[in-house]
Amino acid sequence: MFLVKLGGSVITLKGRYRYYRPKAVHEIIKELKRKGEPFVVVHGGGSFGHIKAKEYGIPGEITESRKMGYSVIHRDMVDLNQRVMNSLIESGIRGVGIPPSVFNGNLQEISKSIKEHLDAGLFPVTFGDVYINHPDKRFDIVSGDDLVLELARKLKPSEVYFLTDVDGIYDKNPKKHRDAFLLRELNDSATFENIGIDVTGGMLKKANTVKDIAKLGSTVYVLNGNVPSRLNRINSKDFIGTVVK
Ligand code: ATP
Ligand code: IP8
Repeated sequence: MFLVKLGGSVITLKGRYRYYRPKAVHEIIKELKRKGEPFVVVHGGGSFGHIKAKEYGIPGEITESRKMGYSVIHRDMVDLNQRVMNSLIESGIRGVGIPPSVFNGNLQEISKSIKEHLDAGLFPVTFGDVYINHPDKRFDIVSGDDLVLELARKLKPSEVYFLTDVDGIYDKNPKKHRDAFLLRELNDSATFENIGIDVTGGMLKKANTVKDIAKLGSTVYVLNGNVPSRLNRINSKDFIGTVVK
């Protein structure tokens, strides 16, 4: 089996609130299906999660105004999940959506449920979500990348794929620097733009998560979800992306 993170930058337009990209998702699913193995999908929030999270100041202490934010963000994330589910089911994949907020963001419980669904022959689909942190009286957010890390620990997949809207991890943000250089392998020299960063940490956090997953024994591929045919070229010498072992 393998794990795949569908980045919010691929499945949505991050700058346009609640803008889903059905064709991009459909093309990715076609390539995932071609692999002929069971898989678990984790998707990010993109413009269904991060815009309102920033607007309402979530994560943060529970306040009157944040209660509406929690409600809106969870509604939007479930909506995005339903759209991904529709794309999967229309492609003949037996997907089942698993919202982390139902487990109060408890990573062990989420991954236990995902394993049970996988063992039953289903294709679990979880996602970055808001959750209630009762002990600290806070509304918090579990990111899709954190979920992938926990699932890698529990399920020990041989391969993990992170799909974003750029070719992999660069030495600097390729959208801002024309001379950015694609790192075919990840080392510690990369720098990451922290401007306009997502509520869950952006590329710097992603790079650290990817390294942590590789330490658990999975090979991680960070690649462009807008060119999903690369998912089936990972062992060829013309593969384009970042590989982390
Ligand atoms: P989400 O958290 O919504 O699921 P995602 O997983 O698709 O999002 P982002 O956090 O949006 O990923 O990260 C991808 C973006 O990071 C790219 O669009 C790119 O502009 C930006 N970025 C910044 N620094 C770098 C870097 N060094 N290498 C690659 N991308 C970078
Ligand atoms: O996009 C965060 O998940 P991510 C989701 O994977 C929300 O970082 C609700 C902002």
